[in-house]
Amino acid sequence: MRRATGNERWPRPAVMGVVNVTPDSFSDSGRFGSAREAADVARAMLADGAALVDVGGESTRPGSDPVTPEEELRRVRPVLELLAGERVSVDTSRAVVAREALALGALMVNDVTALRRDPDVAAAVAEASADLCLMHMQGEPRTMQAAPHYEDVVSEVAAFLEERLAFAVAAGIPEERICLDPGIGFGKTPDQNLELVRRLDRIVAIGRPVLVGLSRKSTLARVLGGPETRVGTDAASVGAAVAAFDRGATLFRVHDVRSHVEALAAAAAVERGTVRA
Ligand code: HH2
Repeated sequence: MRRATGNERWPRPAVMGVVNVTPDSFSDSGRFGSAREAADVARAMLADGAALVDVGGESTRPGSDPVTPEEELRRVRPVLELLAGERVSVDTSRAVVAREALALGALMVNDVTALRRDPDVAAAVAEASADLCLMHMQGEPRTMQAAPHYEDVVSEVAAFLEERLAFAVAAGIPEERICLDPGIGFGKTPDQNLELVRRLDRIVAIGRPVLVGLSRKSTLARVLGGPETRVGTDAASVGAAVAAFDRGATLFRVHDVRSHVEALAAAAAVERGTVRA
């Protein structure tokens, strides 16, 4: 099967709906009682205008522990089976999970470790002619928020993404199939997250579509509430997504699909100055 390339597949803006099949996610812990429920919610996201849905079986929340590959597969496999034929990405950094998801029809692998945890993910993506998202993270989920440190967060994240892009291309993945993500909340302070969005043009200048995951992240909670508030509101998420769109982001990983689709459609219309593209 021929798959569309990233730029054909991801008109700007494109929304990716979050389907966490994990008991301990950032914002929607234990949301689904069954695989069928998760698949129904994913279908509703696609009907609401999501370009694809991102199915993940291992939480990457700060402080979270890794799960075994068997457990990760046990969580995502039934959901992916029910979503066969739909536009799906798989949020995994393991080749065994990526391979199974791609065999079940996933179009993209969203690897939050940018091929560092399991470099064989690259071969899985290349063999399937699939798309790939490479994300920046400093440290690992269990400890990454302990003491994030950068001289200049934007140039360090950009240099990292350029290096991982070159690695992926050298591993046989066409550049057209790769998008890049600054990794909001992954080993960064709230101010560093905001600085990354403020200067997103530096990441966009690398020349690949940029994905941002701001939805419900704790940085947004900190903007509005006290230090004890952990989950950002959907309105704050939409506002931040529009700010990222204005700075060139293409893909938006979100929980509340409809509000993002509507807001980003309006922002794109303003950018064009015409009602229809
Ligand atoms: N954020 C999360 C998970 N995967 N993938 C990309 N590419 N970018 C992100 O910003 C990103 C991601 C974490 O958010 P969430 O899905 O709410 O939580 P958890 O990982 O705990 O399931």
